[in-house]
Amino acid sequence: MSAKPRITERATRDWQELDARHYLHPFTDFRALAAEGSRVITRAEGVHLYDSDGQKILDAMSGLWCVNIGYGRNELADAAARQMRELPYYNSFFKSANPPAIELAQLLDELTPPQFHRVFFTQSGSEANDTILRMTRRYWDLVGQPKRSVVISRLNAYHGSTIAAASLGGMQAMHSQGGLPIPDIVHIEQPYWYENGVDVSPEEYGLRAARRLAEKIEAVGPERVAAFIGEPVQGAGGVIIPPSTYWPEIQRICREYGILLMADEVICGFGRTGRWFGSEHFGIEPDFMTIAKGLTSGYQPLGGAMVSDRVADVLIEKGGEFAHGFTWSGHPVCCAVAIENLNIMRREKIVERVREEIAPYFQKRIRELADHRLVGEVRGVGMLAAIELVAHKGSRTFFRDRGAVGLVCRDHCFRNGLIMRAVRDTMITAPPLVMTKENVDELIEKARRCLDLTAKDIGVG
Ligand code: PXG
Repeated sequence: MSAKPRITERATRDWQELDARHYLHPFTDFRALAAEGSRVITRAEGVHLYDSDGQKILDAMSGLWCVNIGYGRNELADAAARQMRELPYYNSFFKSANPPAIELAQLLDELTPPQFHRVFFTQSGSEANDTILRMTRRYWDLVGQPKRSVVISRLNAYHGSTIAAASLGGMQAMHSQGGLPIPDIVHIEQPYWYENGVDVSPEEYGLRAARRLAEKIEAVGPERVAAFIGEPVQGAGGVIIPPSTYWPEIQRICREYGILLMADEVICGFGRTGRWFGSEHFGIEPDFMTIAKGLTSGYQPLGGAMVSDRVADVLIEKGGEFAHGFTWSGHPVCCAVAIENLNIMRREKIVERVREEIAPYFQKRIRELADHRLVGEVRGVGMLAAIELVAHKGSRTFFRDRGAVGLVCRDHCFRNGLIMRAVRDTMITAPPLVMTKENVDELIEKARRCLDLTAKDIGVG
């Protein structure tokens, strides 16, 4: 007679079996996951997750770069329930609106840089980026320069998974499936000093990487270029922190050629860098900002495109009907939750606390890992950081089989109660903004243990 399985074990196996049978996960090798079984997260509190085996896990990725104020905030549940009782849904088409969407639009005007007074709501970051691509082309049509349809982006950028957003993104794996990018979207080098700038200082490299934009504009033909899009810090591309010279030069080039500047703030927005928006941290003055994720701290799906006066005035004055919109644009429950989330952030001064207190501590502590023999560089800003794992740190030699060691380390993290992402061999963390110093200490201690285990596994420990 076989031993009776513990209830939790049986529950996990049941979940995994059902999951494998019915559920196609995003960015997943379906067959490999079915064989291995997924990790089922059943609840969360503060900065910790619990899986179906009852394991407690420190969530150093804020869900997926989004649960900025942490889990278990009842105020957000209450805001959703209140709104569901009052008005669960109504659309914003056909001259209609609803109070939470209007109030959130006003609140975003207050929180965003001064050139922004208007927002177009979407449900996701991908849709927000689709929206600004359409708005940009519409804008150039309306100002009498319809040939300006080309958008320049960067390799390894991530702007989402719809066809337009995946085209704007610079992920090779995405482009190779399904014939992307769509026409008139081109890519330049990412400002990745650690990999591409071996022979020069970060400042010099920042200028060199930015000037790729001018080179590309000249190659495409300046009269054809509509816009440049960039995440202030590339997230999924490897937490690429641009050198201090990069963004000012990009801004200067955009102005010189008169092209629109799109900042994808889906990760950097809402306090991640220690400012409300990454654009403020880097001194960027964009014409569009796309937002999602931290807007609701992930408690509801909601995104949006902030549209500057330069563009909005033209769309409003000359545009007539803008033929674009989603059933869920301005969803009242999502907007009510966003308002509550942003009110909590303001009331509890979460952005200020990130900037003045917890991010400096987090950055100081995570840099201690640079002494590890596997670690070539630790970089970060605010509550974002990357740990580069390399074969030889002195000579900045990457592993020959790029990505394999990152996965080994990531799996050690999972097994040891820590969630970090691996981008190739770069370990990524974007912890909740509400982490305490004790939470940061737990993160660093677990990360070091996992680096040791990884070193041992690959025979260098
Ligand atoms: N822009 C940026 C900068 C993002 O990080 C999107 C747009 C798209 O947002 P939606 O809401 O459509 O997913 C994102 C999303 C990863 C990972 O592997 C990152 C994202 C999504 C999925 C995986 O780090 N970011």
